[in-house]
Amino acid sequence: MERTFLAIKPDGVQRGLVSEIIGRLEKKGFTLVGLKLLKPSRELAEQHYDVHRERPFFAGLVEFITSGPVVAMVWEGDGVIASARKLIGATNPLNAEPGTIRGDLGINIGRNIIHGSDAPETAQKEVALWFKDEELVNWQPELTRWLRE
Ligand code: 3AN
Repeated sequence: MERTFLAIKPDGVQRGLVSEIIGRLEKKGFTLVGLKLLKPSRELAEQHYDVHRERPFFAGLVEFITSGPVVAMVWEGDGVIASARKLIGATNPLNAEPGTIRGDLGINIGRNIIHGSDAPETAQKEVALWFKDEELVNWQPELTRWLRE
């Protein structure tokens, strides 16, 4: 079953949006298999944003993500990687469609509340970067037959 890495960034946590965001993913029928609150180290943040290392906003991005608590999560479900990206909406909340997390709740590109893996390879890499195997729980919701064909 497909898995993706999602993280509620410090702005989402500080603004009290954790339950709202987790609720949207639960209601969509995805399964939470990993969850922790942490203040990411600089090393973790730099590895996570490694593809942006040469970009002018890299230092600010690392500064921001390490500035406060982050809710790191792994979600499971059919097509969850692409679907979670749709639920999250465009990178810049000013362009994100209403109904998406960033469209409804986000402020601007530097305060866009949540991160979501953008492809299967990044999902695999990010899950492994943020979680140890033993921190992930393999379980089947009792509702499975209503959630999966
Ligand atoms: P997404 O989070 O939608 O996958 P990415 O991977 O392109 O977007 O960018 C990672 C993060 O870098 C974004 N969530 C945003 O916080 C920040 N970011 C991206 N582009 C810019 C930019 N032009 N200026 C400032 N921050 C940016």
